[in-house]
Amino acid sequence: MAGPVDLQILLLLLCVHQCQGHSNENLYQAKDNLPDYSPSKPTRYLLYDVNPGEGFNLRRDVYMRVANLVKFLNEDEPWVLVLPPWGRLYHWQSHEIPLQSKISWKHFFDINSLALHAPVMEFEDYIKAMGNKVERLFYLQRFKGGWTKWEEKMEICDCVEEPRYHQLANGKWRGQFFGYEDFVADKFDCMSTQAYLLTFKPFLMKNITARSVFLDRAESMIHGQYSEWSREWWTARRSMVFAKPLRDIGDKFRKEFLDSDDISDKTELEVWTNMKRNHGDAKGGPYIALHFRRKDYLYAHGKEVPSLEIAAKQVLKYLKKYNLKKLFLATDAPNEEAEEFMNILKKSQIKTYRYRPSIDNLKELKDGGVAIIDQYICAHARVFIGSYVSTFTFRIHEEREILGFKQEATFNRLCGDEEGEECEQPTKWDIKY
Ligand code: GFB
Repeated sequence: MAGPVDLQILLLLLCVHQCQGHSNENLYQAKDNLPDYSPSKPTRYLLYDVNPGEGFNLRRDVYMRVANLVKFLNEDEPWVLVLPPWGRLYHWQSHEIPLQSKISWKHFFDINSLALHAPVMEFEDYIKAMGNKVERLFYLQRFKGGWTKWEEKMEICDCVEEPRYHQLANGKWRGQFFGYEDFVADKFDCMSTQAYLLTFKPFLMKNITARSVFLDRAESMIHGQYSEWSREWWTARRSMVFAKPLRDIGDKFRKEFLDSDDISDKTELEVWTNMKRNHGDAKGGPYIALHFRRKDYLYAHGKEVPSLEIAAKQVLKYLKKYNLKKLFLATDAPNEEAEEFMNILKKSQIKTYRYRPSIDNLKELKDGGVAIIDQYICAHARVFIGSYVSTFTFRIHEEREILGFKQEATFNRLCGDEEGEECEQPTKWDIKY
């Protein structure tokens, strides 16, 4: 964790950049002394949102960055992270569920576990406490003209692109705000940034006095060098424990169909702050799990996504190698495609299992809940095979690192038809405590 000395060094590195046609009042000068922490200071609130096109699992990565920022802010001032409600994601297309929006975080994650890392609250609770508004809203954007060399800088300036906010006659600002139509911002600015998340700390503490601050396009905030940040990254990641009702459904499915439970699989969960496993501690249930990403991946990563026949061939090889007979399939493929794949494997006497909720359960769980149950069951398999550079797969890798699986049982992926079976396998993403 960075102490005050590290912070000062970073502050000195903070380069101030001039946007064309702007006065100096908008420039953020590096300051080398931060205010003293006073417990009497009122709590401040940090809200954020992400580019609408981003999927569920990349959004989880952005959460880790913002949660770490709030954790560092709390070393000097009381700040609470307001959790952005889930919804309207491109991939959440189940027509049985009328509207997938305004979903609270407790639906997917264990809030108490998140709170052991940084103070958090649901958006609806924020509205109850602070009303339907935020005082300052910053739309994070790139610098006009891009960048030629890496240097830290951030500056309020003209919007580079048409912002997704507009001003009302009363001067307030309206935007998407997760579908909350009455929610407004008192003041809106575009802010060009090229900065590590730690650099937002002095900005929020020194240059802004608002009680509530909203950072939109928070995915532009970066953690910093992985070598320096891996421990903080993993600490935030470990706090993202799935909600208990979703874990219970996953456990029931494992027991009923896959002869898998935490005692025999050596995957018992503890409070994450006490949990420290070595590679090989976990055994996993007697099945192989496959995350087979299809749909838009066929266009985005066509070369690395195998045909159904070639995928089945690769899975059979793994089953033979580990002497296992059952496959758990997690996929976004349309039903007919998944059935076709399962039929190919059936010819080799392999039984494939999928988690398929009833329509009533689907309405309750939503697409995000089903995705988490799939990830949870994949995380408990003896061996996991994923899809090339899918963040859905990455989050399963991490879950398995937390549980303590051998890395060769985790970091595997399907190879595209043209790539051949010896294609490059995923980078081993070592857990750090
Ligand atoms: O999670 P995600 O960002 O992973 O987006 P990628 C994929 C979404 O598709 C998930 C659904 O959040 C789920 O809603 N999905 C994918 C699945 N695989 C499964 C599965 O096995 N089971 C279930 N139940 N649902 C990126 C996107 O996706 O792919 C980008 O983030 C872009 O926006 C790119 O679309 C091509 O990293 O796989």
